[in-house]
Amino acid sequence: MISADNPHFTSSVKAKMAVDGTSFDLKEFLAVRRAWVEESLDASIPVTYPEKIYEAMRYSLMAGGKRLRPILCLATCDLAGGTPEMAMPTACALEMIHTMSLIHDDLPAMDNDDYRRGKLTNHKVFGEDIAILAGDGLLAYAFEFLAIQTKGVPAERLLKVVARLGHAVAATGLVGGQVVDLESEGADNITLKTLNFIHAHKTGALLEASVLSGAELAGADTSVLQRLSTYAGNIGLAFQIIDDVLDVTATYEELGKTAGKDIQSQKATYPSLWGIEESQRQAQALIDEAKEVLVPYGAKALPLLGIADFITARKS
Ligand code: GRG
Repeated sequence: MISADNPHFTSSVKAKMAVDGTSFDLKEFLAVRRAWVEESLDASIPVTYPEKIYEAMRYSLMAGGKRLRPILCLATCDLAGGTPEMAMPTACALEMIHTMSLIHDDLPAMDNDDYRRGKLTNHKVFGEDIAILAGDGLLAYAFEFLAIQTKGVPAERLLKVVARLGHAVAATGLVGGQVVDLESEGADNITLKTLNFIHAHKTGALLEASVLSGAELAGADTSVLQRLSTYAGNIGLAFQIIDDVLDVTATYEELGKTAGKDIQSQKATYPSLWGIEESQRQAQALIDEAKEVLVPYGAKALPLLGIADFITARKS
């Protein structure tokens, strides 16, 4: 597990990653954080009896992906004065929850997708029964993992984070967003209000929990949490707008999943309401506003500013 003597947390690495206001390298920042997260995720689920379920959980968890949610959690913990060790178990839990939502989203009863993260979907490899259980296993383990592995954080702070994650996953978050998404499929009168509801819940809720939980673990005060909440709301919506645009403009090779699925399944999307150019403009406006609220934090906010830019610049 993560400890201060883990080679990835040595002072030389930290010094290299120092944000001095002039030498911030987003590509390097994301690559190093991704490597930390990958290493921690890899260690988080050993394969034991019954091997099949652990292999199915690991198959999707270790299939790559941008690791955006854990990176956000680590970055806001850092901004609020915390350490990577304080946030890493929660960061891993966020990725476990995100991965389980992808496994269930890909099932025949939901989006019925064959590819995810450049690989066959979980149910295509392990069967529907095991894929459902792999999702359930990851969801339950996420909460056990952060409760047991988090060190150096007062219990009441951790409890708030547990509640925040539960709220983001439940009918108040991902599950509620997915229900309205399923109900809206094929309907030709979806309003912007409904589309915003779907994505604020399906996508925005977990991104917001990622941003706020990191800061909360570090003991951030209400004013910091308020600014981060605005940042999170804006990047969450921008993330989904760009996701919809990429579904139209990117290839399977870039996305690691079938492109053009939204049109195929007659989903209402931002490009279908606004067109591609206006969607990109709206996403950029949200990102600009997200960056604006972090101005008071100066150079300390550079990672979060960089992540905001990454959301509109990404190709996958
Ligand atoms: C949470 C209990 C529970 C059930 C799941 C299926 C479901 C309920 C919700 C759907 C959630 C979902 C799949 C939302 C889409 C979010 C989204 C934009 C995913 C893509 O995220 P990226 O681009 O993917 O960060 P990578 O692969 O990079 O991690």
